[in-house]
Amino acid sequence: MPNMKLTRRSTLLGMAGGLLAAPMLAYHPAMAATPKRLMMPKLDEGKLQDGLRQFSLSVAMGQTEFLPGIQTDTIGINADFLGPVLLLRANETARLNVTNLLSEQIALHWHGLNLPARMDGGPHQPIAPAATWQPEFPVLGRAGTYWYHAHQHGKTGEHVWKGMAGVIRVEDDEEASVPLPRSYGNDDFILVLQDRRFDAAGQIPYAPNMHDKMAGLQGDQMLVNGQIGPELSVEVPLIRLRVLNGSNGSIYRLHFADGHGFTQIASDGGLLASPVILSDSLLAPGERAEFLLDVSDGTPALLLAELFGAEAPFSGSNGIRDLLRIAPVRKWQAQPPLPQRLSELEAIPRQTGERRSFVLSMSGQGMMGDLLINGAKYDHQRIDFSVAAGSTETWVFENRTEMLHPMHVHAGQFHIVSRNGKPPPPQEAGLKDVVLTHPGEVVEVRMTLPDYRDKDAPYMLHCHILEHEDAGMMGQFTVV
Ligand SMILES: [Cu+2]
Repeated sequence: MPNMKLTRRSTLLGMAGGLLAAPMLAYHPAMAATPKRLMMPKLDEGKLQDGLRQFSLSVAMGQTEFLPGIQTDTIGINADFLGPVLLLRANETARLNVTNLLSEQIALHWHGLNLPARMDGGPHQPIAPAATWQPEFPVLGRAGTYWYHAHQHGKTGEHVWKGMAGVIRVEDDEEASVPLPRSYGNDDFILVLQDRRFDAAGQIPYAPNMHDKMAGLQGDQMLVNGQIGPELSVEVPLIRLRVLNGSNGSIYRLHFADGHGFTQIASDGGLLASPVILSDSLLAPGERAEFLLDVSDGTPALLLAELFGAEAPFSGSNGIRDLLRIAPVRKWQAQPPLPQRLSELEAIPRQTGERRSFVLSMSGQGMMGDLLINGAKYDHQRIDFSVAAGSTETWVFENRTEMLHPMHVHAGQFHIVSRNGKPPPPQEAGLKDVVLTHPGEVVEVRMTLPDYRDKDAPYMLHCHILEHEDAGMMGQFTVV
């Protein structure tokens, strides 16, 4: 450990002063603390009551020890930071009882699920302090890794930054019939990837500056399930990693330090048709991917995240951060090959409804304008368009900005039809609810809209860089 210069402040604060200095330096590998065991969020199966799978979720302030000896103020859901993994089963009806124990209004959105707009938890379903909101919906989704997160308009970035998010795992019969690791915490792991910027007091105030509002807020400290620098000890030769990019504004290029290959088996909306072997994977805010990692050779693997498409926020950082050390406890025999068929993924459906264009642009000169969809900022009172229930539409995102925008559509899953006129790569050939659009790119997606008609309650369509969303890069549509 380098000499810590004694300042008046650290002398006054004694031990705590030394610890307070840690966050400023901790991204340096030499400062890495002893690895902690990676914790899994609690798996919450809910309770079957009155024919409904019921969950009780309380959103409250908490205190979390990210940095040794320092309590950081956070928001959690049945926890101090983040929330439980909600286990939903296809064809059951779920009821989520969400109680707001904060002193301000919140919203909690079920990201990726096909459900009625009134149950969606967007900005039109606010939960007042001390109130309980009880959305109820049949689970129509395919098995996969979804998530839930804050969505109070103008506050989404702040609430997620503080910890208001969690994972939803949906199970169904098709996925259960494929021989894959699925024993939670043994061979099947959740990795919620986020980054945070700590102040000198070890707190994570939400204070994006002008640059952060444009680039998306990023921190220099990586968190995996709310932990800095954890280690995963593995007692089986093949593991499944369900990865969520739960960050506010960071696009991560995931890869292993030694170039270790891995296999993607699922995207946002569940299993791909066939496994895809990768040496790296790009994951934007809101996106999920499931990977299989073969560790049968007994060699530890270090998972890294490289910041993609944005300058590293802190000098001295090359933009590559250690995420997770995966340490097999022994060596095993070589593993049999994976099944080549994972699921009967439906082909891209034929368009039966409209084709719509969404131009992403920025107003004004230089880098300080408003981010717009079809020339407009979000207006809570304005429904931008309506779509016919059950119809299949083609939506074209045309990114005319200099930035990357991960575009998210509520109400279910879509297929990516093309990127700049070419078919997407195989890892994007499954179902998606977020699509990363690059500067100058034209991306075509096709989506079958829900069967739930509601002329008053809209679904949202927005950029998942939360600072862009909060600044108004969002539109809304009804299904009629
Ligand atoms: Cu954006």
